[in-house]
Amino acid sequence: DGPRALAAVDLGASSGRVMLGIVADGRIEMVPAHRFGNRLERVDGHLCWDLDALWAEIRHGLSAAHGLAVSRGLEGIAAIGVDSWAVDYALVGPEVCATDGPGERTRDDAPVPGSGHRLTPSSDPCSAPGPGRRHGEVIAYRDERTDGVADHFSRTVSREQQYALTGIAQQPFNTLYQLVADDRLADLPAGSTLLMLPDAIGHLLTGRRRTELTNASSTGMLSVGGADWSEELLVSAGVDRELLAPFIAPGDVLGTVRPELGTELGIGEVPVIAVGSHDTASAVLAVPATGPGPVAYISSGTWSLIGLELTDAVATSEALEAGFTNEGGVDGTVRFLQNVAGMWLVSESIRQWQDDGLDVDLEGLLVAAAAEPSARALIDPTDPQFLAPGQMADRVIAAARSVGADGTGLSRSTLTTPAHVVRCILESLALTYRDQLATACRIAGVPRPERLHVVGGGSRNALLNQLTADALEIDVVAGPTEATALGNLALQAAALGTVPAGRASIRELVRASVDLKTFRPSTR
Ligand code: LFR
Repeated sequence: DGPRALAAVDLGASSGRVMLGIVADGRIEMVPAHRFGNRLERVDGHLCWDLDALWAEIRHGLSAAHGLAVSRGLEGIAAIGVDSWAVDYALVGPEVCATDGPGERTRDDAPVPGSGHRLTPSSDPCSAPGPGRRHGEVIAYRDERTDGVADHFSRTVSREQQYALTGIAQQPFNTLYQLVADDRLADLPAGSTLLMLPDAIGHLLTGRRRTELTNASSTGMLSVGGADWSEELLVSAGVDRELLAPFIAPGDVLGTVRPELGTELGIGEVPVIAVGSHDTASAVLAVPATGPGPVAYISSGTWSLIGLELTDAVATSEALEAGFTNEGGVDGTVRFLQNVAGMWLVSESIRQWQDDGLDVDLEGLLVAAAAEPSARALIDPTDPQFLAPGQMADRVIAAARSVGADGTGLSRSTLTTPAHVVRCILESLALTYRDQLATACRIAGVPRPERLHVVGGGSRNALLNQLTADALEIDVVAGPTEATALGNLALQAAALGTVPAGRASIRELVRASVDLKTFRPSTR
């Protein structure tokens, strides 16, 4: 088999990218085709994502990826996969006949719950159905509309019962609570569908409506084990099953790019493959682990997701109390993990300082923070108070509790400069990683791992990696930094038969494709 070109669309909270992946000789070469910014913006009182802007960037990126592939002597891109952060969704109206103009005729494409991978035959087919029109904005999970909703909902279905049903930790932003707070649902036209963000992009690409399973688990409405939605939760939340699209498993083909779009972008009718569309699922697939024993990882980006890859969920009361979640992974795996506010704490602090007119950037601050002595002040980066944007440095300073050299003592924070604040955040992250990984191992009943893999953009942070190795007293293996895009591409390659299926061979491909750096505890 000759080289194959694939395109990964990978959206993050602060940036997105379309990555060209060239698969040849047992490795993937990644070439950035297009990078673009992303940010929260307030629309009609809510924090939202600008899906129209993202869609324009994605279209541009796919054309660019195709052009790059052709310039390398390849035929163009052979497949596309899409991933993004989890829990957020678009509400999409019935399909529109592109030929008839918006809203005049609709196609009967009612979702068949749990029907797997087959398409419902259309009773009134359009010759060229365009994607359905979006109803309102994609409201972001950091929006305050869900404040208090989880607590309130617990009076209908107890926290314990929710956890027993789904294995998903109660986070204020879970799709379930967003839907309870979503006053638009009552006004949706018949035939509308809730599509998780990557599925909404898949719909724009192909016209198909599906719910990819790894991301479905992030909703907090999918039964533990992932076989179906929890009827009890749907009913209690007032979510109509008809609103939800049939499932698709990662690795299955969603469809092909709509002909007119394929022509517009110059890419043709390329297959779109469902990947682990929850970015963390794709990132953990690209953890370059070897050997037996559960894999311990941090997917480090806006969030730090720290935990273990397991084969079965651990939905015990201990796990619930400790705040651990059981997210669905690729290959039937479970991500038993804790959400820790990660580089978000730093990037939001930098945003505040820059707004205040300070001339600071991440690189400079990391150098300055590395030169600082221990901050001796700590915050709890799992605290939901850090979820919302704005005035982050002030909030860190207010929350920081000074500790003596022996870890006890003082109570007032001593953070006076940006470098202090950054040092405090990074030390707090490292100590939190230590405690959370120990808790995960204890609850899951697995031995302490020999190494911790850190993947994602945050794995570039050498200071944090070293602090983490020192706190955990185990090796920290950093990389790949583009784990999410790589996991996305690798699963496409497996789906096309270019590499053998299964995560062992995918991880072999990953290891052959990237450079890793090991940080050893300095105390050893
Ligand atoms: C990381 C991530 C986390 C999820 C959070 C919100 O980008 O997807 O896994 O908990 O964003 O969607």
